[in-house]
Amino acid sequence: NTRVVTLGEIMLRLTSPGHTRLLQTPFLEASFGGGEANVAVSLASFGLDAAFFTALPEGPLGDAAVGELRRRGVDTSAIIRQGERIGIYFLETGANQRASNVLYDRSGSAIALLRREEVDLSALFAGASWFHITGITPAISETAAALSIAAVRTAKEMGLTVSCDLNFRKKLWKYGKSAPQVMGELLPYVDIAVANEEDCQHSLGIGLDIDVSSGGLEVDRYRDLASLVLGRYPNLSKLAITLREARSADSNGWSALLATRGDIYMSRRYEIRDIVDRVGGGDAFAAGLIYGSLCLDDEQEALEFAVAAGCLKHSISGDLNLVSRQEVLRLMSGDGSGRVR
Ligand code: KDG
Repeated sequence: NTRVVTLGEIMLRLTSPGHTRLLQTPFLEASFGGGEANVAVSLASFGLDAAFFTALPEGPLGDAAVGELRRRGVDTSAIIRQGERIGIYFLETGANQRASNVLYDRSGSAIALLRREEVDLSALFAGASWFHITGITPAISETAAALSIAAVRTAKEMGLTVSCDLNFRKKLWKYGKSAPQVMGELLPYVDIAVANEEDCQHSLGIGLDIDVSSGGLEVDRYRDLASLVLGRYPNLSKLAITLREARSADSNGWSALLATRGDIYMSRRYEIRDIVDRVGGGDAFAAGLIYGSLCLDDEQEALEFAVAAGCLKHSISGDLNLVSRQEVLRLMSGDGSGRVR
């Protein structure tokens, strides 16, 4: 059984075209995205049975979001249609030394207001083997945090594997509880966590006081970070740490480390230049890790699949990683160009 359920918010994404500033352009490109929705789309592209759960308002915007997910092969049958609005996020893309910028307009969205009592979690997870959530959903509202915690707990009780991408978002967490407080309640029900160094620092309050320039080996540094996180949460069987070495707004190094209880795996490193769109790179990685854990032979291969999937996402506009399993495998096994020979 390889049915995966994800739960979160899908938003209307409005992007200023090219490198125009948000309030400079009279035109915005419309698409859809959101952490857990992106993961579901990725998994469906790899050929898995992927379902996404959220709440969306009735009307054309909710219809369009559901339509986008369905077009990408995601099971949307559990989505609840109620509430007043869909969340929106505005994005302007950086270049050179100017970073990309995200502006949220999402408070009071249908999923932010959805109460735990309104959701039949047992029905949602029936027949599934995996549940994935990110640290974005518990950050949007107190009710969404309660729903997120209930969801991981129920999934765990029903025997699903539970994964969580910590995905710290500084511009969220406005409702009075802190990320470490809420994530500290959620993580005990998680089997596999995905994070970067910033997530560990801000979502868990776990950081390393080591200066990278001091000559310490990078892999040692992340091994230490992983053992701190695994030490704090004995329920975690694995932690993946993505390593993005920013060179500029449109180029970076990309690799990851996977720590299990006992072993450390390091992926190959991709040098990504001319980044088309970095949004969703982490989601593509998480989806790759889920796919790899379910369908590939060992931890190293699962990690390589995840990193290659995340790498390819940087070449695609929009949030969604519209690449097939074969394209990821080809990049993993080829000369790194990703071209068919
Ligand atoms: O991981 C990508 C997300 O950051 C993007 O889809 C927008 O969901 C989003 C958010 O809340 O930042």
